[in-house]
Amino acid sequence: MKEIFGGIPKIEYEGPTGKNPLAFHFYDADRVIMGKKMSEHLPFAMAWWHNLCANGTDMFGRGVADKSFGKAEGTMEHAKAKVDAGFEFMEKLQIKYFCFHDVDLVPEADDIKVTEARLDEISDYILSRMKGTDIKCLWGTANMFSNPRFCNGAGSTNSADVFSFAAAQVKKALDITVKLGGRGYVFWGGREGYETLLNTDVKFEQENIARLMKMAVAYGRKIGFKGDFYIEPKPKEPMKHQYDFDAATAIGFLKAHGLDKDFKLNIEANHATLAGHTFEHELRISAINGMLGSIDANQGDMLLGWDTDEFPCNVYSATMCMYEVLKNGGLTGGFNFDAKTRRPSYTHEDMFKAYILGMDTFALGLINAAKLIEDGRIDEIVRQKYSSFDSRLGKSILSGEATLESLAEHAEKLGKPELPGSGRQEELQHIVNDILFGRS
Ligand code: XUL
Ligand code: CO
Repeated sequence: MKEIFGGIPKIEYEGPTGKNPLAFHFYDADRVIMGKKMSEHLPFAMAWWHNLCANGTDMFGRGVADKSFGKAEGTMEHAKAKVDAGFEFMEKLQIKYFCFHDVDLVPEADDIKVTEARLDEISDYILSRMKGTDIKCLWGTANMFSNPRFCNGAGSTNSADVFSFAAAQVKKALDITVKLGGRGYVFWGGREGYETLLNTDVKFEQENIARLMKMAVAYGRKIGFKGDFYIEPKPKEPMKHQYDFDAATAIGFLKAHGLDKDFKLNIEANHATLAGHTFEHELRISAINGMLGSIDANQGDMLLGWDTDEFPCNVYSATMCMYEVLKNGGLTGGFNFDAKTRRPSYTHEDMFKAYILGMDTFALGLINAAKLIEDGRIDEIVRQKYSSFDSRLGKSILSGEATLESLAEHAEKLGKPELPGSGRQEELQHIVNDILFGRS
């Protein structure tokens, strides 16, 4: 097989003092942290769309990056060249998973039957490239937001015909995901939302989205899909308001429609901050509901109000993310770099350097989060904070034995309570800095 990224070596771990930009400085796949190898803690995935398709086109200008990989774009030869490029890329970076939308894999034809045949052909080719490697599919999904037919949504569309096309795409994307052994299947509600309430029947649209998801669960289980379905919350963009606003909203929706047993959440950092939350908030809300499934590892720009999909470099944020992940006992999914290089970083070498940045950032996050947990001070302070619930009174509240009357009697006896005890926030933040930057 002819090398596509000639001159780029296999990326190896060279340690934190290394200065080689084409080497890992922190991601050391076999290093054991809290009883597991880094590679097991961090099942990294390549996002087909950003890495192999996006060329830097934006609202103000054409593409600058060459993603032709030597073939004419819009052809099946090009689709196969992307597969070759993707596998060489993943192998050189020690990445074991990939994520895809249906139309990332093949050029979309006018007739859906033609697109479906192309998907069969390309998935055979991907399967052949997977053989002899340990590379697998993390998750698949259907792009139900780019084609003009989805301008009023997919599951939430006003057109029963368009709803059928959404169903057909989900069916085929599930077929391909199962064929490639995918761990999960994602619904990101790209245009499932509204521009104005004046023309929108919100109840009807949300019920129809749930109908489409139920059909997906029924079909997926029928063809042997054992993995998790995921909702990927995002509050806005492209729609003014998107129904899967944030983790709490998506969980409420899944529970209201009886979908919570089959679905978990895929939490994206940049979507969290667009919703006005921290990344770790969204992870915690998912985790406490038993629904933290997978992560889209990227970061936004706090000065901008849109989805910039940057490669993660913020070690503090990655630390807080990994703290939540470790406390959750890991993920059933993985860490998909739903991220793109900045438009001026248009070379093939930049693609590698971007993934090295992201992988090293999460490796640092993992190392730090393990230190925070092993240190134990944070857990102890949190335990102390709630310790009044270990008392007889506290236990009576937790067990359901206490009533409003019994508690009122207690309060009246006290007359005035002690203050509840300091939250010790600054002390905790100092502890985190000590652990992250101290020498011990
Ligand atoms: C869009 C986004 C998507 C999903 C998959 O903001 O994150 O790429 O991850 O459809
Ligand atoms: Co995403």
